[in-house]
Amino acid sequence: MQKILNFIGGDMMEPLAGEYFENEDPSIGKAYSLVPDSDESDLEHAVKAAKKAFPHWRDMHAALRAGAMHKLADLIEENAAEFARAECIDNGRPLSQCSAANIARGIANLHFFADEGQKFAGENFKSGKIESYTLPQPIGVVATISPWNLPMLLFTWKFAPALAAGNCVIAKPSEVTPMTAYMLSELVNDSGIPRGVFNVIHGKGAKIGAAITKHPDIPAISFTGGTSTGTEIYSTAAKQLKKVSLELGGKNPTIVFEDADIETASDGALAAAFSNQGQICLCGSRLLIQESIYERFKIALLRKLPNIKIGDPLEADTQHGPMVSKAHMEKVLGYIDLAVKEGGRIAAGGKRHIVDGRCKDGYFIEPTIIEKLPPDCRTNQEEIFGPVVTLLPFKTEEDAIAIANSTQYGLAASIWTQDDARAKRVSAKIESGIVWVNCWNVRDLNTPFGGVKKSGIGREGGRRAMEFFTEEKTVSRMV
Ligand code: TXE
Repeated sequence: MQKILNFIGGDMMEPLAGEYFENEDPSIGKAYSLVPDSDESDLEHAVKAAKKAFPHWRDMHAALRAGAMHKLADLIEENAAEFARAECIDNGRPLSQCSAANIARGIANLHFFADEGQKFAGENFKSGKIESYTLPQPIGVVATISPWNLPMLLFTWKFAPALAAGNCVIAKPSEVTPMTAYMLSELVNDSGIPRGVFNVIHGKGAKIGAAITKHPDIPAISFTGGTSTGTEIYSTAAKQLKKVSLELGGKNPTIVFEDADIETASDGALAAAFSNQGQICLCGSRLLIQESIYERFKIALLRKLPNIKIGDPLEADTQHGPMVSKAHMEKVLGYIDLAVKEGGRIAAGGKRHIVDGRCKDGYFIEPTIIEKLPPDCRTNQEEIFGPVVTLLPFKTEEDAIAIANSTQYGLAASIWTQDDARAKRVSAKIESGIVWVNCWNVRDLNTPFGGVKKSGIGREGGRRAMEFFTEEKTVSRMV
C-alpha cells in the first residue's frame, strides 16, 4: 500500500514513531494507502523548522513570495489530471467535479492569495497634528486544520493567505482525505518556497490536531470542520489567547417564493441539496417552498431527481459518488431513520445505493427528499451533511424568515424570487453570513466568507484572510 509521508523542514518524512493507519477509497470500501499517525514529536520537529524559516520568509519581498506561490500553483496545474484522480479516489467526489471544482479552485486559491499578498497594505490616518499609519505584520508560525469534504480546495484556501502574509505554516489536512495534500507537499521544494516555510503533518484530529491546538508556539489557528470540533479548538485556544478563525457547519435554507421561476429554482435547489453528495457546509438542506406552489415545485424536483447519475466516481458522466467514509454513511442513514421516526415521509430516495461492478461495496446513498416534518424537529435542526433535503411549506415572507432563522446555524441561504425588493428585504433579515439571490454557491474570492451563530467565528476570503494572518501595528507621530 502506498505510504503517505509528512513534509517537514523541506523533507518528506516518515512519522518519527513509525506509526500509520489505513486510508480508504470510499467508492470501493477498501483501504488503499497508509497515513502517518503523527504525534507531538513530529510537531516539535515541524515547529522548530518553521521558526527557523520564519525571519527569511517574513523579510522576503512580497513579490518573491508571490512568485513562489504562483509557481506552486503552476506545478499543480501541470499535474492537474493526477490530482483530480487522486482526489476522486480519496474523497469519492465524481472526477469531473474534482477537476472543475476541487483542483481548479486549489490552483486559483494559490494564484489569488499570491496577488493578494502583494496588494495587502496598512492604512494612513491624520488627525490634527497626529499622523499615523498601520503595519500589518505576519504572526509567525500558524496552523491550518482542514476537513475532508473539499480536500484540496479547503487545504489551499486556508494555507495560501497565511503564506502570502509572510507566516510559516503547519498544515494538517483531514486524516480521511490526505492524498492531495501529500501530493502538493511533494511539489513545494520545486516552487521555490524555502524549506521549513510550509510543513504538512498528517494524522488524527484527536491526537495531532489537538497537539497543534495547544502548542504554545502556534499563536493562530484557522480551522474548518464540524461545530463540536471547532468548539473544542476554541476552548483550548482560549487558554493561551490564541487567534482562531472557525468555519463550521450549516443547516442552510433554500427559500423559494411563489413568483420564482420554477425551472431555474428547482435546478438550483437540487444543486444546493445534492452537490458533493450534500457534503458541503453551504448545501441547502432545508428547502422552504411557498405553500401556493408547493405541489408544483415538488413535482418538478421529483421529475428531475432521476437525472442525477449515481455511480463510479471515476466515470466521466457520474454526478453523485459515495459518502466519504463508512462511518459517515452510517451517520447519514441514521438521520434518515430518525426522520421517519419523527414522522417524515420519504418522497424520494432514503436508502443505501448499491452500484454494480467495481463499486459494489462503496458507500453510496440515494439523493433523498423528505417532507411532512416540522421545522423544530432534530432532522430539521441538526447538520446531516449528506444527500438529504427536507421540504418545508411556508405561508408568508415573515414565516419563511422565521423558519430560516430557527436553527443554531447561520452560514448561507439562497432566495429564489423575481421580486428584487423582496430579495433585499429577506436578505437583510436572514441570520447568515452569506445570501445568494437566484443562484447558489457562486463565489468571488474577494468577498467575506463565514457564518454567524454556531456556523463559526470570523471571515475568510480576500482581505479578511490576510487580516486574520497578520497583527496590525499602529505607528503615530506628531507633525
Ligand atoms: O470533522 P472534524 P468530522 C461537519 C459535518 C460532519 C461533522 C463531523 O456535519 O458530519 O462535521 O465531521 C480535525 N483538535 N463538517 O468529524 O472532526 C480533523 O482531523 C484539532 C462540516 O470528520 O471537525 C480534520 O482535519 N483538530 C465541515 C478537521 O479537524 C481536530 C466539513 C475536521 O474534522 C480535532 C467537515 C481536535 N480535537 C465536517 N478533532 C464544514 N464546515 O465544511 C478533529 N480535528
